[in-house]
Amino acid sequence: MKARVQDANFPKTADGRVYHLGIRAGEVANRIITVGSVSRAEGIAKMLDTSPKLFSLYSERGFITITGCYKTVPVSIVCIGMGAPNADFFIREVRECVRGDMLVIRLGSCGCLTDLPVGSLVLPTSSIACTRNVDFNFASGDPWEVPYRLSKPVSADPDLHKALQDAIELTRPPSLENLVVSKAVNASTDSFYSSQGRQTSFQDHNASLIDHLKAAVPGLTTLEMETFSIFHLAASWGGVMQSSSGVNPPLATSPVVPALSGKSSGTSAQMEGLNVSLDISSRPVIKAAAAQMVFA
Ligand code: R1P
Repeated sequence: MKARVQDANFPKTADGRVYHLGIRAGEVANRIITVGSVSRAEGIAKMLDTSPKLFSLYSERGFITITGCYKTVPVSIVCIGMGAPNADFFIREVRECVRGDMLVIRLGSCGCLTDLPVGSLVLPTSSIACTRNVDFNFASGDPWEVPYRLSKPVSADPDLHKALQDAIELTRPPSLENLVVSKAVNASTDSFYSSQGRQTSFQDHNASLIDHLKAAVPGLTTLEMETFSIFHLAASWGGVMQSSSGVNPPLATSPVVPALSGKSSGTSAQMEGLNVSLDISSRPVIKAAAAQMVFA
């Protein structure tokens, strides 16, 4: 892989591909479902229209992008693996490849801190971050520091959250009756182990962490590892005004999935491939929401 030396801030391969997802403009849609596991990505991809042919790219860093249409609307499924760093690569590198609004729904699994049964679906309205405080002396204890830090909450995009809630309401199978929770707080942790309160061979000083979390965060329901980063980056991107000389690279002139061109659902992202002039009158946004299936 050769980086374009002219842009050290956002290195790309010589043919314009972002470094870790491996995609370039025209290969990812503005509507994205992100998941953590390969089988989930491939399972969802089976629901896409059979035409046009799906674009799929398995990057050497382990990310998978599958782009096609669902009922003629362009959508991408991006498998990002686990954790905040991967969520960061995902949001930033996809943002670099699309123009216009970017809609992201994470479909994930989660642990549950309430009495919801396994199989319940939770749509968090907000997420906090719970992170291991590396300044705490884990080897011998520390009277001066707390072992875990909790952030302020960041919200899901309210419109996308509502749209997701409505869509699930309309389509959910009878087995999910009464098991959908759409007002809940999520906590994203930086470890599956220490900051989720698991007791292992490490001295994690986390025996009371779950009780502390429940007491400190009203409405806390789910634990997982990516939602906070996705919500936070979406909320803080800021809707940079884009232009042909703006923050994003020139788009590919012929999208890999031809149907993306005409069906960009109101965004200007893939239209530039058809030489449709870019609407720079409104600020693009990143909207994010999540649905999490309770697995434990
Ligand atoms: C840990 O086993 C993984 O499962 C959860 C956590 O967020 C973490 O990524 O989500 P996914 O099943 O969606 O990956």
